[in-house]
Amino acid sequence: MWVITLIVGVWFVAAEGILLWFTFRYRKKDGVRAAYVPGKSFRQTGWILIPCVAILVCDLAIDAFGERVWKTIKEKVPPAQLQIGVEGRQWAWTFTHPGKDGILGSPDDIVIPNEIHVPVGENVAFTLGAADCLHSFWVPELRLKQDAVPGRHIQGWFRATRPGSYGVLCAELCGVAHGLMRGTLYVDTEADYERWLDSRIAAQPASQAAAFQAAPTPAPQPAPKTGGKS
Ligand SMILES: [Cu+2]
Repeated sequence: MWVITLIVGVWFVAAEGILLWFTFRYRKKDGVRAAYVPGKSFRQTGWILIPCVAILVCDLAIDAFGERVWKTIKEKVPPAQLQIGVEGRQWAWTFTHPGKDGILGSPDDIVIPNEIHVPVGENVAFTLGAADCLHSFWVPELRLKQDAVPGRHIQGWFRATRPGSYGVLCAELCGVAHGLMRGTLYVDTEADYERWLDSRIAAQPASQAAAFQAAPTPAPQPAPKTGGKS
């Protein structure tokens, strides 16, 4: 994080400094008329064209160097120990955990708003959906961010390596209470996860299983491709 802050910070201070210096250096003065620059020579247009090309080259280089990482992280879902369902709606996250059978989309599923539990160090695959409009499933500490698109079930995965609790945010402006759309990801030890699962199963009203059987939620469809860049 400090490396990024340093790289961005240096350029920020330099750019703001140059802007301020130009503002004072070329401010309005009595008796001095502003020059009209028609941009007919390359010497003039080069001030715009050269930076544009430089930025484009940097962008393409970042894309090229990042391609392998993108493919590894985004386009392949490795074998996962846990499969969960994530759904965004105005303005909350709904997380579906498989119950003791470990199968998502079965009657013992546990559906909780704004709270997600995963065991530490294990691959967790998720199926992401949106009930109403665009949302974006974002866990900043995990560098995890994926848009949720109505009508699509997007596959993704993550592996949390340190126990603790982390904020789950929405990174897509989705309405007036967008900023309040927050959840918590609890990364538990294996024992803590099992304990939490047992406590949830014990707390689960018997009516939920019956309701599930009356109106089963569709099981997540394995999508051939994961989501696009966002
Ligand atoms: Cu939002």
